[in-house]
Amino acid sequence: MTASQRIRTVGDTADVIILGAGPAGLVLGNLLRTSGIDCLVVERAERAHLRTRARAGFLAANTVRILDRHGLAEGLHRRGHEHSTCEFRTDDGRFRLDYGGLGRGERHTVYPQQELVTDLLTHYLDIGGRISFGTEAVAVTGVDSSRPSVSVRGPDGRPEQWRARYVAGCDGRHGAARRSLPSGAVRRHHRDHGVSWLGLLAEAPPSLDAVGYAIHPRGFAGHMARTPEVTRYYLQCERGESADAWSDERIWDELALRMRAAQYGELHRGPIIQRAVVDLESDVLEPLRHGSLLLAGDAASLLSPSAAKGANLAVLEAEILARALVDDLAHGDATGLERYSEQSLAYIRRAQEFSQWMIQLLHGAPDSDGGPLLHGPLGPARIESLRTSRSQQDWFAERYVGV
Ligand code: RFL
Repeated sequence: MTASQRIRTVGDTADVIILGAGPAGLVLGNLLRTSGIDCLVVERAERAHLRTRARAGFLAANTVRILDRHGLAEGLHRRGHEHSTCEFRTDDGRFRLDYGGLGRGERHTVYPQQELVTDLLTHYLDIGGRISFGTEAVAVTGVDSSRPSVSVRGPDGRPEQWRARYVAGCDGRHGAARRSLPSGAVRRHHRDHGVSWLGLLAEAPPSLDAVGYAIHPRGFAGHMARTPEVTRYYLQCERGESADAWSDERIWDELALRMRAAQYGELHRGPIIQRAVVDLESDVLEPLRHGSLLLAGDAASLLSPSAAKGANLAVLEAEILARALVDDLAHGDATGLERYSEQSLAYIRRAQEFSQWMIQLLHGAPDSDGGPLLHGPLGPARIESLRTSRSQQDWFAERYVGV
């Protein structure tokens, strides 16, 4: 049976309609389905596209524990690899932090997000989960009632309305869930850090056995392994600059310069297979529930990729939300749903605070007028205390791997 044959006909309902088949939506779908809750995932993209959408790669130890707990971690144990070192390069030299031996002694697992999504999707379909690909959620209505509905545009372009007891908005920052919140229903905490990164994927093996953070007068450069064949790099760029303005050659020359390749080892070059400008900002909603609409993942809180927290939060929130929905729908206990927002926001705020700390580590602190980030005299001081203070290193390790 194909995935599309699993979709029920127009007018059918599910207990929970999940918008979005990213890490948040698919973890939620798997957990609900396993607990016997009837759910339907609505996904705008086609299945093939989900397999190729490269984004995150660094999974926290807690994320792996959650996936393990629910039998969703087989692929990442087989093909992912553990990672526990980062290297900082500045004008004053370089130093390494083996964060796996600091703090709580936890490591990352490097596993590309598109592979995690593929595993979650396969598992979901294997256990009989329903998903509608190529279907865009346009709006969620009736969220103040106990029978909300989702207007969708299916693959044939025809508008339809699906009803549920709850709608889980896991469709990212620009999805229908956020758009459908009545005005004034939630507060939005938005912060633009004033810095932009050119996010790159290179078809080239990693160039060092560590996450590389280079602080250079020309701007930041970052290096993160993904697989033995693919590496993610970041280059700080001008706000508003087009990614297309960066040719492969210009990218590699700039990376080599900022990462001081002549001094510390040449970079393995290869074709740049993805380039996109990311403005570093955070955008968190509060509360994460309005009536029968609940938000999780990037739909709830978008954080800058500076500390690699987004996918990890998405998985954590999906587990909390799944438990709360099962308690309510299967046992009539609404306590978890009442606490969902507060509980998740406590994790989100800690991750947000650390992501912001990382931005200031890599780009300096804003001046007293709240102006742009500049590597003034305070920037090197933060790096220096990380290099020399064991307690600062333990603090860093705990927050870097933790959520
Ligand atoms: P996703 O993954 O964006 O999935 C949302 C899904 O919703 C679908 N959708 C809709 N479907 C139906 N109707 C609509 N109207 C829809 N609108 C959208 C989309 O097609 C999609 O399939 O959200 P989710 O599940 O909340 O997961 C969040 C993570 O994807 C995100 O936080 C991370 O990728 C952030 N992130 C990282 N996080 C980490 O934990 N570790 C990392 O190493 C890491 N690296 C990164 C990152 C994000 C990056 N970008 C994209 C800025 C590196 C980069 C470059």
